Amino acid sequence: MNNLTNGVIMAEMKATAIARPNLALIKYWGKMDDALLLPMNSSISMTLDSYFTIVTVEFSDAYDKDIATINGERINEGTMTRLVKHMDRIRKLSGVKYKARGEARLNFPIGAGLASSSSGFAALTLAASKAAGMDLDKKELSILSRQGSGSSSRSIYGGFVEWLRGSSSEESYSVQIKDEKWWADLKDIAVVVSTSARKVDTRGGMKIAKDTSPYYSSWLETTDKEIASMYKAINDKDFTSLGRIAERNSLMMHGTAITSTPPLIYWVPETMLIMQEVLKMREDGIECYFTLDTGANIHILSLEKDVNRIIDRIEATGVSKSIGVNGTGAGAEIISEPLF
Ligand code: 2P0
Repeated sequence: MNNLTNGVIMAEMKATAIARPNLALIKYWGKMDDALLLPMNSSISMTLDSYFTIVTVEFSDAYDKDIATINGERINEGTMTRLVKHMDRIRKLSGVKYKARGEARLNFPIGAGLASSSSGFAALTLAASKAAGMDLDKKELSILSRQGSGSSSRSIYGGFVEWLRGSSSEESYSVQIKDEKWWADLKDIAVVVSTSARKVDTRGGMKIAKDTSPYYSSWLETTDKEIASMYKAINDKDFTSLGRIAERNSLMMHGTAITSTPPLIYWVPETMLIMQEVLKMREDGIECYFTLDTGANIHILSLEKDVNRIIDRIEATGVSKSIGVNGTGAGAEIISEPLF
């Protein structure tokens, strides 16, 4: 379909992008600037390879407001407001005035601590900027995507990624540490124990923790040091260090959540059961570590040779609803098959 404006046929303003969620090994937790989404600390992640989000965006004068669906369903008001704000940023930058239609498809659960906003905003930023006629480089995409959802700035890149805290919008962007081919036998086993939406989302949770937890300053101090150690673990392919640091960093983040007012406990009993099982596996000589985001679900870091044994042990607990295995995946890319 072409747009007809004042009798001039305009080129189609439509593009489709794919992006994968990322798993934070050093978590982003707390904002220095709530409007620009500048973080209190730098963070490090691995981009995953089997989960993905595809987004198609089309600008056209046929739309009198921005409209969007996720997996064919209408989007709730809060998310829609966030999406419209992001589209306004892209309109401002590109000079495009049209409203847009967007459609997203995910192959993993939303809002369950599996980082759906990271792949969603990365794919949206790339698709919408391309549809608006812009050709942004990865640094620019990462800065723009960050303003929609902080963690999405990391999903612009594949492999292992650091999001540099920065002290202004232009300085807060992601860089690749190593690409997706660097560490082929490192795996993330994502164990879903609950698909219910959490009561407090990440945005609300990190604000409450920053404002009220007495442990928040220790979180910042420790995390700053762990960035350097995690960098080294990735460069050295040192799985023991990577796992130990990631597990402790996640527990530190939850430590601030639990000690917030009101307390934020994202875990359910099944979460603890899987965490205990990971500790037992280590005692039994199967090296693996857990890390959790703001949800009840658990990521188990392991090496490929142990994946099947770990899955057997997790299934034997009887509490996992689904298990997904991810290696390190690629960054956001334009693809040629539109969703509409
Ligand atoms: C992370 N999380 O580093 C941390 C760990 C969840 C826990 O980044 O407010 O959806 O949109 O910037 O990016 C998820 O938070 O938050 C997240 P906003 P976002 O992956």
